[in-house]
Amino acid sequence: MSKKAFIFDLDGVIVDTAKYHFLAWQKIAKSLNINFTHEDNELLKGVSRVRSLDIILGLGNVQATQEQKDQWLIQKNEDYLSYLVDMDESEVLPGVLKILKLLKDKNQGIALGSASKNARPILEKTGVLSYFDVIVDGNDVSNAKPDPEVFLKAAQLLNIDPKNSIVFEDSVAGIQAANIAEMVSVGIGEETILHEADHIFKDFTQIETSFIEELIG
Ligand code: B16
Ligand code: MG
Repeated sequence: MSKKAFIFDLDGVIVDTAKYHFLAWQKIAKSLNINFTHEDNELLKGVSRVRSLDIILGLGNVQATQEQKDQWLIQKNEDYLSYLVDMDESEVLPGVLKILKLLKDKNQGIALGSASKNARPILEKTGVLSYFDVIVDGNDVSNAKPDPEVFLKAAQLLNIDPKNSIVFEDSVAGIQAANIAEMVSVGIGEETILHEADHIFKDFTQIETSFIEELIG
């Protein structure tokens, strides 16, 4: 049995924190009289905090100084963190634990590859931190997805070739990053949105043990 790198995105793959990001961004948008919808929120998936703010300001055609932007970024993160206080194991998305356990049993490399700077406390609170051999998050990379840096770094730290790596992602930018890195891309979500992925599943409950075993080879 070969050893492969299984790299997981966080938000939208392991936990559904997108709803908390949305609430926190909506508060900022409201205070600036910008109409920010659930549909607009799709544009922020997998995108860094700084870039997310620029997208929202762009929606409202709002110009701002760097000082103002920095203030909103702090406010947004404080508000976002307040939603995470009560987070626990119940927020791990259905089917994820079964796959993590299977990969551990089969002695595979397991990594996190996330744009979030809050990844570690989220993994801790939801009780899955110990599954991960390697964590690469928004604090460790300088280029955002679709740049493959985050996934290449994860594979490198696991000492596994990118060609022997598999990425689970819910964002278009993340799937593109995995494809550029020549990794196997597995989209978690809607086929219409993630059609560039090598494989697509609605969620982890749809992934059979045999699919993972085939990937391991
Ligand atoms: P933070 P992922 C991403 O996480 C989210 O999808 C994106 O909406 C968020 O803006 C970004 O993390 C930064 O998060 O503000 O916590 O640093 O999907 O790459 O795990
Ligand atoms: Mg995501």
